[in-house]
Amino acid sequence: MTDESSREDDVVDAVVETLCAAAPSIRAGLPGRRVYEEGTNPSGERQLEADTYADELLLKRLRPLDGVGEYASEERADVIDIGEGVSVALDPLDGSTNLKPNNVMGTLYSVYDEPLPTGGENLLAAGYILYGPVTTLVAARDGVVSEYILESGIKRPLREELTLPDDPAIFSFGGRVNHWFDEFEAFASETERTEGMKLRYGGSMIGDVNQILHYGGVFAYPAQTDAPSGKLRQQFEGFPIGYIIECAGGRSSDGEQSLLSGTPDGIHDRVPVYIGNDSLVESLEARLG
Ligand code: AFP
Repeated sequence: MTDESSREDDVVDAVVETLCAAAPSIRAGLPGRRVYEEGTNPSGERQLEADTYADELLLKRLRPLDGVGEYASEERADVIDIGEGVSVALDPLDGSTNLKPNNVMGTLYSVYDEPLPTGGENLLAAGYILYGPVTTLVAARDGVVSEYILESGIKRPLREELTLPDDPAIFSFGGRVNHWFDEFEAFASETERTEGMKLRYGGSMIGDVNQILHYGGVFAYPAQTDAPSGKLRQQFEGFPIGYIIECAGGRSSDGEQSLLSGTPDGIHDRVPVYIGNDSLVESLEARLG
């Protein structure tokens, strides 16, 4: 290992520890922040007070870290220069519309060794903190995925070298059926009729993908007739989730190639997302042609 990569490893550790340490404050801040702000985020979606709270809190905690050069978030228009070193891209509260019905949501992170926006091949690490009945961290790095339980922001190992189960059990498809392309609809209906497969969709990508990671299966937020690039953000959602799933032995795709092969033109670009067990995503890709 070179000096530079060992230094980057230390910085990634510090970033992940900082996000974990902020988790209790984020959780504690949710009850009073369930109302909408006046404006929208750069993708034109309404922002809850909880979204901007989590974004500002995490920027404040990450800013003093040595070795972090850039901060970007789904909740702000521009990349922020905060020093010299790696770039951190966050979805501070992925699935925040789940606040109203009190469903799962979490913080999704990705760390790159290039300035943002940048391609998936420049990822150093990615993961998510999930605010479910308990708080967990799923962290991917160097081809390995580990799961931890967080208590008062401190990590305790739950599972090392997490891999997708061989027998897929869950499918989770976003978007509106009326707006799906025919090829995707054909795959969806074949999947629905496959013995042993059942539907679970909760509306937070990391919550839904976490089920795929634990039970096996396929998650998609597909290209749609009215949104050919889908809904999810490439830098903040597509790259980290593709990286985590590929590190766990699964497959990711934007419909044509691995999610990690893409390069965004802009920080808020969108991408269709298909991830899960290798065989399912391969057959989906074949259908999408
Ligand atoms: P919010 O953070 O605005 O709730 O959006 C969550 C998300 O980006 C992703 O986490 C979900 O998979 C997807 O959108 C849910 O979208 P639908 O509401 O269209 O199902």
